[in-house]
Amino acid sequence: MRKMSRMAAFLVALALSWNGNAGAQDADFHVVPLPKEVRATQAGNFELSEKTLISYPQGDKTLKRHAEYLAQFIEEATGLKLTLTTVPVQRNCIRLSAALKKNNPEAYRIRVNSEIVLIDGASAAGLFYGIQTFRKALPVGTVQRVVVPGTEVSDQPRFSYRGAHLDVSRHFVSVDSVCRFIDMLALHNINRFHWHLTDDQGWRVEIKKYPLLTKIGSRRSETVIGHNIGHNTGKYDGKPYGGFYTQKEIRQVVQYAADRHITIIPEIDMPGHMQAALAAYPELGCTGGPYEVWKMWGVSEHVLCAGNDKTLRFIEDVLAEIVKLFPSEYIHVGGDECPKTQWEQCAKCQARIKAEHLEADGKHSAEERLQSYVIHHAEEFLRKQGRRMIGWDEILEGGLAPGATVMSWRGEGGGIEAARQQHDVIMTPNTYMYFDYYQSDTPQYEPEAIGGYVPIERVYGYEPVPAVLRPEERKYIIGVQANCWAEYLKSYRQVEYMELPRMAALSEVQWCSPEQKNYEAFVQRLQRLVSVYRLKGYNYAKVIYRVKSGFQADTLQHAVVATLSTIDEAPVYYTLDGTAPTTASPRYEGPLRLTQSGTLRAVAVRGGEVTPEVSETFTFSRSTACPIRLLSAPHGSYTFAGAQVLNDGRCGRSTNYRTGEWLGFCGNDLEAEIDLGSPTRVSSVTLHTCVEKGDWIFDARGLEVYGSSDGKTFTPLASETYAPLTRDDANRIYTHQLDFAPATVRYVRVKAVSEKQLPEWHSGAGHPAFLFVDEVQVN
Ligand code: TNX
Repeated sequence: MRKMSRMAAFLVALALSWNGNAGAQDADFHVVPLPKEVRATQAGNFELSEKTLISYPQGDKTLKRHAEYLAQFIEEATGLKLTLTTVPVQRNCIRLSAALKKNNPEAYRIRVNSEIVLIDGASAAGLFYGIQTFRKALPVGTVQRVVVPGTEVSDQPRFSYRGAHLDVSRHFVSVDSVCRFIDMLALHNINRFHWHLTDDQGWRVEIKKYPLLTKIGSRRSETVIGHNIGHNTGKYDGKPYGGFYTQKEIRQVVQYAADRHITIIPEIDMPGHMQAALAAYPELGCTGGPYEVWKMWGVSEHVLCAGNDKTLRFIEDVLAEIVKLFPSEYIHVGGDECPKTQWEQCAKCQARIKAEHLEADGKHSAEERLQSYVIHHAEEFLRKQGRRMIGWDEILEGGLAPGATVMSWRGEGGGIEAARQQHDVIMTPNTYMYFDYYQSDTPQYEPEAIGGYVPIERVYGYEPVPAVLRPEERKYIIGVQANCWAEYLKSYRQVEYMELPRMAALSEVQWCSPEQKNYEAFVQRLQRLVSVYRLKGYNYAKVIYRVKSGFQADTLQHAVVATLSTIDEAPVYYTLDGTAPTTASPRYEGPLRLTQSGTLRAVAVRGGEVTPEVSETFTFSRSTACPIRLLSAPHGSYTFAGAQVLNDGRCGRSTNYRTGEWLGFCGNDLEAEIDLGSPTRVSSVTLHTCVEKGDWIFDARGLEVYGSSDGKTFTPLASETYAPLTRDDANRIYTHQLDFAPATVRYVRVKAVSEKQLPEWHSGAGHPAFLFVDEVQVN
């Protein structure tokens, strides 16, 4: 060992950490989320062993519980069984207290010297986070002792609202699993659990006054198979599905969370997303039913009848029981995605609009104001009970209820508007914070998910306070939350998979100040947290361990330069001949210059474990890696690396249009010009589009090709038009190849005509469609 080179020692350390056998490692306070200050001191190292005592103040029940947590965490991680004491021991002791003088109750301090470890919180909550940090600092693996280096940690969170949401309506989660979820939140210093308890597909909370809500509303007869949004498979599984929590169970879970300093915010989603309740009480709907608990996903048109007084009583009655069950200051009343089609036809709703003078104004329709009327009613009821209301950003439509807090999910726009109106805001934009979206750009390796693309880097990079807000408006952004919708999460194990390790990134967004954040350093720190995931048997996604590939066109040499990397410098092996890479394949040493068609396949290897491979297929055409420029602008959200995406040799591989492989246009056409470098004989152009009808992404309506020898005067070479998509055309990648009489040109212009008007049968009828294009190949 003494003669080992530094590099070799580093690799051994890595292999050890990968295997979870960290016998020789010290504690390290650079945990996730990173504490505000971690300062090494000269006060000597502390040796943690079975002789170490954990002391807490005599007679303090709460701190005793915290001491027990700490003992349990230490035993889990290291195997060391520590004893508790109320004697204020001076040596070989971890002493807990909650007497730190700090304004922020969640602040804590840890001081380590050779004699003692002091963990002091500004409250029991602060102490709890100190304990979490101490626990995460420990190496995982059975040991005789752990060296805790002399350190001073001083920490407090950036945001007071640090949330995680879980939908238990679409798929039910048992009480045990909910508690496991809560433990996972505690590990990440999250202090709000937003429990989405009701939706079209199932009502999950017992309400004594309305027993049918659970008797009928918690069970659906069967569930749609696969994706039904935008394109219904029409297939159902034939299996009844259900589940709900009794009030007794709810109380137990609320207490379990409270013990871990987590407040549960229940959501009763209204007036839309109520079809399960309508199945139980059809008289609360505009048509009177009959309704069934919904068997598919999406946004149901069957919503509460806002003109019926019974509906308002129902809302009050349900909220009255909810308030009794949940001590949370905040109660969530949803308010999202409430179609107004039935209200427009409903005599009672129209009468209410008249009676309450909810006429359309320049900004809102009468029906939007009716929705606002219902939400105001709920807000007023909650306010009288001493509670505050949260709603999704749709509650801005029709005017915000006084005192309402807005959860901004459709991007940040709603949050910005609410902050400007001096309302509190919780940021949960779906483009960064939806953990039901895919976390890798290779969905073929992933369990089926709803779609989307939110990789961990993107979560980590999120800044919750929009720069466009004025300084005095920024304080209204009280926190940030990730949401986990469960349409495709059939088991709790899959919930864990979607949450981890993205929740680690979320925790730094919530806890750390922006100056502290650094993605590369985070990924290094994450490795010890992952050892806790393994210890707990959490089903975390391993995407971050795969080989990461990067590509750059070298337009001078018409080559594509590929780089391969991993987060921990694990050895990478690759092939270019189509065979599967193994440790016998060439080892990656530096950038690869690719000049011909083929497939680059690569794996990383750690402690004998091989990652799923990353593979990239290159198709070289005459235009690959040639200078290219766009004559029309892509949509701001889908510009990615710009024009070069179109001729980097790689075709978009899936209809996941957010990976950066596709360029998206809306309202205009794709127009690109390629310089082939010298006069070249060409006779065909191929181009690919990605179609995802439910997301308003349609195929091209035409393709036009022009050639030029000087880059100034272009003559048409060929063109073609395509029929509009029909309702039955599949979501997939479409390939359009246009052949023409050979011509010798240096410059080629390609125009792909977008769909300017979504057809009648589509929910966005009349609006322009998106056109997503990749890889323009000239041959
Ligand atoms: C939108 S976010 C919804 C949910 C879906 C989710 C799927 C929100 C307030 N409503 O009903 O489950 O998208 O990502």
